[in-house]
Amino acid sequence: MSETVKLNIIPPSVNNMCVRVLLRAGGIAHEEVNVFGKTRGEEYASKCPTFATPSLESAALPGGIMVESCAILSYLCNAHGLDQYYPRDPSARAVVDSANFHHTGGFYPVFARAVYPNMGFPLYPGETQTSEASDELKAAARDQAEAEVHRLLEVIKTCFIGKGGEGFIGADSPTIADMRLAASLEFAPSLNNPIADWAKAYVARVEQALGDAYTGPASDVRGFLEYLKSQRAAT
Ligand SMILES: N[C@@H](CCC(=O)N[C@@H](CS)C(=O)NCC(=O)O)C(=O)O
Repeated sequence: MSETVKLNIIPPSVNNMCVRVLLRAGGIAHEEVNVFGKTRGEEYASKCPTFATPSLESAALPGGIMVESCAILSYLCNAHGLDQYYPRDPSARAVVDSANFHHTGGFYPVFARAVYPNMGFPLYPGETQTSEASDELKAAARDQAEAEVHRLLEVIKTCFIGKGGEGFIGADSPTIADMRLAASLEFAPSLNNPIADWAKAYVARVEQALGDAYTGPASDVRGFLEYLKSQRAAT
């Protein structure tokens, strides 16, 4: 496939980062469009009613556009034959899919409940943080979420990461499930307590294996965290 795909992004977003990493690692011709502040505007919402980024635009897609980072990761590997990042062997692929479905439906919502309040990011309708609950209740809800993040990381290590947590997910080199998990963990400095040493080593291992393809998009996330830190220091 030789078409240049378009990825609509918000640069400091870890949901976006994982796809940006794959585009670079896989050498996929692409254009990135920064839609920060525009996702609920008429132009973006008319083509992407979920308001969400990342969204991938390609003439090859039904409707021309798709959302959900993990689905985009799988699609790009399928469309560009990137089997090294999304193994074709059904058993190996099952591990990658299982990890990414768990990430989307299990880990990330809890992770967001733990880090978003500390970063000043909005949460979802119906959450404690968006309710009329007291500051004490909101703090307790965040703390509960953080405790669950640390527990789930141990589950992820046991269930998904090869070599007892010293390898990668579903292969001997990073897959799209590693891109997804490592990208999310870029927000870990916004937890109250540090993640386990093995998890820090895991992120470093993924970055080392992927090189600039990882470090480039990660720099946008890290730069944003530095900006938040400087804002806090100034108040
Ligand atoms: N589960 C989705 C989450 C997407 C998401 O929450 N995107 C946020 C940025 S992190 C967004 O674009 N928000 C813009 C808005 O809500 O207007 C994924 O993994 O792609």
